[in-house]
Amino acid sequence: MKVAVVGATGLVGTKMLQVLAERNFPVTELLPVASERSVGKEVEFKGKKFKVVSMTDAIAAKPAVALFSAGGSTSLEWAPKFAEAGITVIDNSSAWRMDPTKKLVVPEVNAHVLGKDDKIIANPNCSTIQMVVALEPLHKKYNITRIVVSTYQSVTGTGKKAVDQLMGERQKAVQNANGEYPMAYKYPIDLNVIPQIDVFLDNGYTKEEMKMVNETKKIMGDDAIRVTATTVRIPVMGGHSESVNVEFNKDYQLNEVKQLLQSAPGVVLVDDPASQQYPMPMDAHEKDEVFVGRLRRDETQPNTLNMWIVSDNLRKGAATNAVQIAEYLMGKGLLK
Ligand code: A2P
Ligand code: 11C
Repeated sequence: MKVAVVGATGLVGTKMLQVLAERNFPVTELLPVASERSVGKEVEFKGKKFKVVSMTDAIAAKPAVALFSAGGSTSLEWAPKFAEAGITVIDNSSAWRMDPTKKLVVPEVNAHVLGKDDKIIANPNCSTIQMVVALEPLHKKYNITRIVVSTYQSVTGTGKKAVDQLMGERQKAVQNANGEYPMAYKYPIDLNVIPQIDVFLDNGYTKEEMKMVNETKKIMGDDAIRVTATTVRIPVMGGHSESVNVEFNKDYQLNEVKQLLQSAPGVVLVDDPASQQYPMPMDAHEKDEVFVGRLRRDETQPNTLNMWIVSDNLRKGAATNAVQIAEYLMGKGLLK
């Protein structure tokens, strides 16, 4: 199968190439795409070098599927052109997610919504993906009424510049030098916590917070779920963590919750306080699963559970989820 990766030189695009190779997606021809300034540069896939091509050349080559991670405006301009040429686009930007004519998909939750007419499919925000993977099995059983989530998000969610800022700050501290380094954030991130992810909106929430609110309802197919979020950047690289307080409309047994999570697709339960076992980003790094732990009853109100959810935001939060959507489409014969 011919596959295009648009944004192949970026953090997520590079991860997409890695995940396609690891999962042995049947790539017969790879078309790495990036901006005009990168055309002719090389990227690596399965130990071989591939030259970056332009958008126009990629469309002319008619791949069956194009995985996009090149920003919202690139996607708004180019995804429809790929789709018109009959190429299925799986888009990691926020451009199409809330468009009512486009599907927003996490395979463990709602792959069934996909059909033959879906030519532009949206990949959700990383912090939303890991939360819904862990909550879906509980929603099915106990019906979620409200979610209160606070996030602790890796700098990799911002992109390469933020990784360089964190590393630049560390090195400076170590060397006690005044060398310059890129600033992805308004403030230092090392030895700090920044309670702002993306821009502020009129309601005082950030765009990242409202993505968690709106995308969760769309993926879970339930507008009645009330979601409120606080999203925070921390000086960590391996993945995003989330403290989630979830209220159900009926009561639960903690043991049953554990069993449901243990058998849920894509979830790994790591919950043994006696031996200090709980999910951490350094353990989730380079893994495809969503790790859940710190399960405990909220003793202040009925039918409510506290949990801790960790996942590698570049993998399940982005590249892996996109490749899983492609695998699902391929399995259903929907990629031509
Ligand atoms: P390039 O490396 O040529 O700038 P990140 O989010 O990690 O910064 O990566 C963004 C990705 O999107 C990069 O691969 C980048 O390519 C690509 N990109 C940015 N703008 C465009 C564009 N107008 N057309 C195609 N690819 C783009
Ligand atoms: C972050 N969640 O960690 C963001 C990155 O809508 O796909 C992904 C943004 C998006 O900063």
